[in-house]
Amino acid sequence: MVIRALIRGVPDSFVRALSAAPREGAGAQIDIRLAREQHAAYRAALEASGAVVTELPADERFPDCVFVEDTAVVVGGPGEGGEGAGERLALVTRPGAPSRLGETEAVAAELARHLELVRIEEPATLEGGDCMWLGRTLYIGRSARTNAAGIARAEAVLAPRGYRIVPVELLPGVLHLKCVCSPLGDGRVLLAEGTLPADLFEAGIVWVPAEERYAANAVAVGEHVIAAAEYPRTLAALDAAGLRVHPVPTSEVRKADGSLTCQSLLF
Ligand code: CIR
Repeated sequence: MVIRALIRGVPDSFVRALSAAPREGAGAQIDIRLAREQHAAYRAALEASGAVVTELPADERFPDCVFVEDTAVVVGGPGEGGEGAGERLALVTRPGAPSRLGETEAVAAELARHLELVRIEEPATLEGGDCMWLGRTLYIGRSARTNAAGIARAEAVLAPRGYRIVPVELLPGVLHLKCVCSPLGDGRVLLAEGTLPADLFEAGIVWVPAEERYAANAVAVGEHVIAAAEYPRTLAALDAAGLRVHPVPTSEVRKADGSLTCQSLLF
């Protein structure tokens, strides 16, 4: 099965991307040249993992457009809902951040070449960073970006197709569900200590030490995993778990509250 990865370029306006922390002082500003270099490393890691990458052009109107994950939820993708059973469906989301609403169109147009689309409509909000597949179960974080109507809409679309939805309450201040956990694609979950109970998931757990919490967001592609380069204990845990680890630097996306899964959609 071909694994496709959709990514999107880094606009100059990325320096104004949303962030919960004020970007004040030297070193806090986004270095756009470095951000593009790190984005290229991310793309190279996807390719080294065997993914066929399509890159949409950046759109200057949308400072956060590099974070494509939030704009769609693929159903039946690699390791996502149905073990690649070929569901050929994507939910086009309605981001909870108003400045991001327009990001979905270009992504939806590209996905429509491969997948049937179902839209999330007002008043529902849902962001892909809150959605995590484990087999045929979709865990959805209820967050400042994903509301109850968004979860209900996902359930209305997916339950009749035989999928299960599990809403997850997040700790205060956590942007998205996948800030604290991510699927490793083989029935295991990478989970940061002290965030969610392990028994929430019917899965083996690869633990991320609490002080490396940011590294709990990693992209699994088959037996490969793309992980944040700055967290040696997590890299070692992934290696010990038998995965082929591709460390990628994350200093610039991190300044925009982003990490690794958010930079791609796999299908
Ligand atoms: C935002 O606040 O929407 C972006 N600056 C970061 C989005 C990160 N997305 C993700 O982790 N799925």
